[in-house]
Order: sequence, then structure tokens, then C-alpha cells
Amino acid sequence: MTILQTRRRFLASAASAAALGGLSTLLPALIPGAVRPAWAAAPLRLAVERRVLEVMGKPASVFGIRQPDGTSGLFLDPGQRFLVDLANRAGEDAVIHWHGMTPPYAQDGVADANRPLIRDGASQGYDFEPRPGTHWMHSHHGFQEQRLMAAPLIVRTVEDRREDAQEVTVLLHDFTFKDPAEVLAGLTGGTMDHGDMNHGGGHGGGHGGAMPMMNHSMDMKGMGDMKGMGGMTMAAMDLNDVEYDAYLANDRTFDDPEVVRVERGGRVRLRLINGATSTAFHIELGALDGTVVAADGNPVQPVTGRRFGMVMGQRLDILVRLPDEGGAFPVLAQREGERQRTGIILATPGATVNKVAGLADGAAGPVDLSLERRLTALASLAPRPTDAAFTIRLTGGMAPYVWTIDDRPFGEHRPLTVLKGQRVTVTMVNESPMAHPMHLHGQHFQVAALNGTALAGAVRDTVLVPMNGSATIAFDADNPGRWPLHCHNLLHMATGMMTELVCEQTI
Ligand SMILES: [Cu+2]
Repeated sequence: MTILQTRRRFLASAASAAALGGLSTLLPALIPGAVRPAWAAAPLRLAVERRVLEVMGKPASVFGIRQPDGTSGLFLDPGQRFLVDLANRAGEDAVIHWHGMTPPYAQDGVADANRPLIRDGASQGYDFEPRPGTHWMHSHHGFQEQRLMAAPLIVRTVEDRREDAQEVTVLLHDFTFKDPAEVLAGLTGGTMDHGDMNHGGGHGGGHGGAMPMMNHSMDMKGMGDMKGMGGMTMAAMDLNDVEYDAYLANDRTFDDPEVVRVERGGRVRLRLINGATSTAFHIELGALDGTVVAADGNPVQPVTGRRFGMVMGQRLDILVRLPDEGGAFPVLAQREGERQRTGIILATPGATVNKVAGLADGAAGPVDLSLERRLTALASLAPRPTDAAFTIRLTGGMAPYVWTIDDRPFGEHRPLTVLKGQRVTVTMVNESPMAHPMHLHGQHFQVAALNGTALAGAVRDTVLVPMNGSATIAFDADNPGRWPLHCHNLLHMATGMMTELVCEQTI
């Protein structure tokens, strides 16, 4: 729509946000391109659209976030500003969260009392300095994320440019032909009122077999992976709530995978994004040795291996070197607790590309903290005393299907309130029967303790809190606003596992 309309929306939101006291000082950041001088760079254009995706031979109506040339998401070069005009052509209201960015509060891409949804047919401008690294963008409204309203958001650094590695970005997803609201209704027994979560309406593309998986059966062939679970039995483990119809890597399954042409002896920087709504994956590199060099876009001390866990919302940058003799090398993502897998194939010129089965021989174990424990930030937080320490409990469960924080669903939550400039720690203690990938908006944090053991872990924005476990995160609150802190399992967030970090501006 027109700039005028967009600008009017901004002004309207400014008026309502003025009631927020200290936060109203943030509002100048909202002003979009209307005040930009004529010589400034033109905004990059992105549109939220509907599209038809063929999954296992069946068409499905899904969303996409694309540039005019069809590129999914954004790839910014060093020094480039996040100057974006986002058009909503989804056929319904939407809002896109820039996951991993640390923009001013008003531009985070979450609708709340101060920040309206982008109406169908309207546009919104964004202008902030992007945070380097492998990030992504996704709807933060209703169940749109389940219907693939998600895309990569890559911000390259000068060092990335120098390292002479081919960039290969992989966005993972879990896919259902069902209306996501039906999937949740199957879990809750349809007893909960989720009217406000269901903006999807009818879902084209047939009637697939996504069924709520209440019995959590697991393939026992995976027992070999279960070592180190502290004697926990399989029956006590609760890994996956939903049986999906497919698992996607860049929108494709192993029926018809993406084959990326790479050089013999060449180096590849895999930018892996777990964009699934409810699925943790094990990344399997097969014959290739990988070196993790960044977590959630932040550099880490290099960690080598061939198998790395990734929970929902997380990103890993992994460097691999192709052998001089070349060949075809699948990069696999296997669903935790199960045999299903997806992925892409790296292939050198002339290599024979064999079919990769969509089911692994054995089930994978759970994604745990084994990688997290090995990660160390290249740039740790400066040592200083903590000004504000919080402990929250991750609560709720399967029956009824309600997930909460401190036994309170979002809406009845108690925000964690801090002042700008404070050193903050938040210890998340998991008292619920599932693991939760916890994501904080607005700032990245350092993982400061896992299960009570202190460490100078990765700086990141999403951390796994395993069942019976805990994680402590630390950060300097430097970004005023009301920032969601939530589980990145969409179904858990939808039923209530979300609170807010309120960072108040001091004068
Ligand atoms: Cu959760």
C-alpha cells in the first residue's frame, strides 16, 4: 500500500505507545522511509505471499517471504543496512519477527499493544543496523510459522568474505498438510479456546496424516544413542508432540533434494537454520568433518565433529572441506527420537548422486546439551557483578496440553523488569516433562550455566533447557523495550509458554 498509509499506521502506534512511559522514547526509530533523503539507498523489498509447494507429490498452500526476484529471505553484505520495505500480500494480517536481530523495540516484528499487525495489503518499513551472522525471519502471529512463513536472514561480515568458503544456507522445517490449529486442537482435545491463534483459515492441499502423537512411541533401535541420559527410561521421555507429514530442507524432502554444486577440495560454510516449529534435529555430516564456528550468528571457539544437535530457532555455522577426489556428500538433519530425516546434498562436478533415504536405519536419541557444553564464545561478556537475577520455572504438560512459565500462561505472566545497562541473569529451571528451546528477543545472551555448572558458553539467542535440567543466561540489558522470552516450540508458545523481559529506559 502507500507510504502515507504506512506512515499513518506508525503515527497511530506512536500515540498508543506514548502511554508506555519510558518506552515512548523509542518511537523515533519507527519512522520509516518517508523522512529518508532522496540520495539514500532504496529499501530492499520483501513480500509475504502465498505460494503452492509440492510436498511428496501433493500440492500444499503455504506462505513465503520473498524478494521480487523470488529469492527467499535476505542476504546482506558487510556494512549493508537493514533497510527493508515489507509488503503483506498473505491474504491475512501478519507480522514478521527478525529472529537474531537486535533492532529497536518497535521494529522487532512482534505485535502487541503498542505494535499493530501489518494488515493484509499494507506495507511496513524497517531501518536499523543488522546484527552479523546466520539468522532468520518468521511470522510471530498465530500459526503462520507452521505454514512456512519463514526465510533465511543472512548478514555477512568482512571476515566471511575473506574466508574463501562457499556459502550454503539450509532452512529446516517440519511440515503438515493439516491446518495447524487442528493439530493443536488434537493435542488439547479441543477444549482450549484458541480462537485468537487461528488466523490460518482453510488449508489447501489435501488431508494429510499429521496426527498428534500422544503416546510418544519411539523406535527402540535408537537405544544405543540413549547413553548419558542419566538412567532416564524411554517411556519417561517426551520428545515430539506431533507426527508431521514431512521434514523439509529448503522446502524439499529427500524425494527430490536440493543438490548444491561444490568444488573438489573446496571449503563450504554451512549456514544451518532450524526453522521447524516443533522439531529438534541432529545434523549429520557423514564422511565430512565439520567445524562449528558460530552459534546463532555469534562466533565461537571452533568445535569439530560430524554430529551436532540443533533445537528450534537455533542456527549453526559449520565449515566443511570437500575431499580433493570429490564426490557427493549428504548433509543430514535427523529428527530427534525418530528415524525421519531431511537434508541437502553437496556434490562436486561429475559426482554420482545416489538417492538418500528419508528414513535413517535407526532412531536418533534426544538432542541434548553435549554440543552446548563444548561451545565457548569468542567474545565473552566482561566480568562484572549481576544487578538483577531471576529464576523462572518452565511448567505445564501434556494433559491438559498447556505449557507455562511459573505455572502462568502468557497474559497472566509476571514480566522480568530490568533497567537499561544492568547485568541480568535468568535461570530457567525445567520442571515440565519436555525439553524447551527458550528464545529471548531484543538481545543475545551468554550461556552462563548448564544444569548448575557454570561455563563461559556461547553467546546466542536460543538455548535448550532439557527435561529435569536448567540453563542460566547472562546479558547486559542494552535494548529498551518489552521483549518476549518464550519457548520456540510453536505449540508450547501458543498455549502459554512465554513471558516478557521489560527493559526500562533510564533517563
Ligand atoms: Cu517448549
